[in-house]
This record gives sequence, C-alpha cells and structure tokens, in this order.
Amino acid sequence: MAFTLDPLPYAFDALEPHIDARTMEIHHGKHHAAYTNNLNAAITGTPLEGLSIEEILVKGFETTAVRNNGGGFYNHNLFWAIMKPNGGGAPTGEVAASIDAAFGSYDNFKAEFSKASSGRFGSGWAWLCVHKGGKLEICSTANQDNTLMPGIGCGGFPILGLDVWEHAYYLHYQNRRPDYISAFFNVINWDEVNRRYATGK
Ligand code: MN3
Repeated sequence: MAFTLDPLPYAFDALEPHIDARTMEIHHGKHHAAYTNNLNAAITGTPLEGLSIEEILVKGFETTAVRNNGGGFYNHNLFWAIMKPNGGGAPTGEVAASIDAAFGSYDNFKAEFSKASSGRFGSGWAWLCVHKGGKLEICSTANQDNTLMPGIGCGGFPILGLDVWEHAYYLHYQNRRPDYISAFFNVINWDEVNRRYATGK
C-alpha cells in the first residue's frame, strides 16, 4: 500500500507570525508531497513495498532515493505534528524533567538546540532524541537523514526535529536562519513531544 500525504493538522496560516502561511503551503503541498510520491516510486516493486516507514529507513538506507525520500516523508510528518498554534513556552510533562536532567535548564536546552540548528552547514535537521532509559541527546543530520537510520552518528528515537533547509524559512526569513530558529520555540507542541518521548524511552 502506498504512503499518502496526510493533511496538515492545522491551517496553513495557523503558525503565523512565526512561520508564514505561504511557506507552510509550499512546504507541505510541494516539498512533502514530492518526498511522498518519490518514496512510493522508489519502493514499488521492491522488497521494501509494504513495510512500515521505520523499517524502510533501516532496510532501504543504502539506496539513495529511499534514504532521501523516506527520510523526507518521515521527517516532515514528525515536523508538522510537533508544532501547533499557540504552542511553545516551557516544556511540560516527563520531557520537562528529562530536559532539566540532560541540559540543566530549559534555557540551556534552547541554547544547545539552537546551536545544533544554526551550525548545520547547508540543508538538514536538528534533533532532540531519547535513548532507551530516557536520556535525551541533541544532534544534527544532513539532508533528509534522521536518527532512526543506521550508522548516522547520532542516535535514539527522534522526539523533536527542526527543518533547517532553506525551503523551510527563506520566503519569510531569507538568510536569517537564527530568527527562524528563535521563532520555532513559540510553536512547539509539547504534548506531542511527550507522546513521542513515552514511545521511544
Ligand atoms: Mn522541509
């Protein structure tokens, strides 16, 4: 069964002023749609057809089209879900305590996550991941890679991700990636981050 592009869980303009409607419309309707279609094309008629996306990321890793488009499909599904209108603020739930344990404070976490996001040269993602046992780690990957892929040098189950490809911010922020990173903290959906934490810990 082919993978499908789910609708955004909110309106295109719901994350304004932090992320603009036109960017969301193109990002979801063109970029994410293309990853979805290209993933389906890459797996059709291969042994990967019918597997879960998580299995495909591991087993199809050696194939460039599967790696890039499978990553793009998974990463954007995560990205839309971990944002929401009127989100952000200090974390809640189990994740709040785990962030304090790993980074000392929420402010330190923001500084570390921002550093990983701004320090990614070119296109990629910054991640907050949970390891078995609950320990958190921040890291960054290139292109559409993610931490579920084998040997990526950055491990754990991704519970929060920030897309730092220029397509994610350039229309509104142009070259000002740091401003986009700062704005992201205003739209984080901590309920979803906690749900993913419970899944991956
Ligand atoms: Mn993107």
